[in-house]
Amino acid sequence: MGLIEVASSIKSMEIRGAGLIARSAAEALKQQALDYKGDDLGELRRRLDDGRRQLIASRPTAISLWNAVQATMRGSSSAESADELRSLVATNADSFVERSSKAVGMIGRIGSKRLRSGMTVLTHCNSKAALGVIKTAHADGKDIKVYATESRPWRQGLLTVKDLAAAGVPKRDRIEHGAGVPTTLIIDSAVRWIMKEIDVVLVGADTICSNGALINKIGTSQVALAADEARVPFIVCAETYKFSPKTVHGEMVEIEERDASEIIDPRLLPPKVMVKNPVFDATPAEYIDSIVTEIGLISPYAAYEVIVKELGQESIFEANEE
Ligand code: RUB
Repeated sequence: MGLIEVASSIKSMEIRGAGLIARSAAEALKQQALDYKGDDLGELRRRLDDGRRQLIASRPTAISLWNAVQATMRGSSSAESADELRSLVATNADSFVERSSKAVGMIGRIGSKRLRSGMTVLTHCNSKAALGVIKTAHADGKDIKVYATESRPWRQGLLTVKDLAAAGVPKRDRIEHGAGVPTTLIIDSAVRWIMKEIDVVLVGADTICSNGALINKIGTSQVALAADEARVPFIVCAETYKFSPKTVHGEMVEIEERDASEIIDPRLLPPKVMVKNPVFDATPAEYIDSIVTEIGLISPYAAYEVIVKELGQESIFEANEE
């Protein structure tokens, strides 16, 4: 898949989830670099810069996309030939993808220690990082039950239940109602009602701000409120590249709004009725028990330190340049 196709698949959500869009963007930039066979350094720079802009513009909310692009392009301004630039971008992209995939595994191992046999987990939307925690606990033989929200309007909850149903089940034995993690699908508005049965909430992240606030799928903040009311721990599963250096400069996270037609066919509405479709929301740090990252389980109030130590002063500097 070429870069233009990747950017358009991210926009149309064929490629979705903050981790996957980040890895896909890094790989697309690598491909863009390798596809240019010439030796004109300026031309390769222009192509990469163009690609970089297209990828960043494809979805506005997840900082993982920006962090992936920055990590892939890091050091590129000092390349002295097209060959040097090509191989730098390819190496950077490979190392980002490898680190990112390893991080999901580490999060699974660290987070699963918070799950004991007999626990019931609630998850919202479809997060590879959060599901990794549940699947690791399941693979360790823990008896875990899950409630998964439908996540309107895209119904990512259906991906979640399929993934959990297939967890640990050999491919040849997978049937429609797999014998993986026992999972129950609920509609989003059932969250507060079901919370009395829940021991822990696990969600993913699109962005974590320097003040510890979480930006994730629309409805996450309502789940957090219901968990807080019921004294149920609310745990976020997030790789460190989901933390935002831009928020250190006071920048607000742009909440993506998508087309109304994702919710309802506008022709079915009476005249002058409007539809609003924000697809992410913000959960303040005070509702978050902890964040599981690949470097350990941390408090949301440690977000600034994660940005400085893991993403580095360089990324904070670059974020200010934009
Ligand atoms: C997906 C979503 C996920 C995070 C984390 O939204 O909100 O919770 O992206 O996912 P969308 P992961 O479907 O609109 O992309 O842990 O897989 O990175």
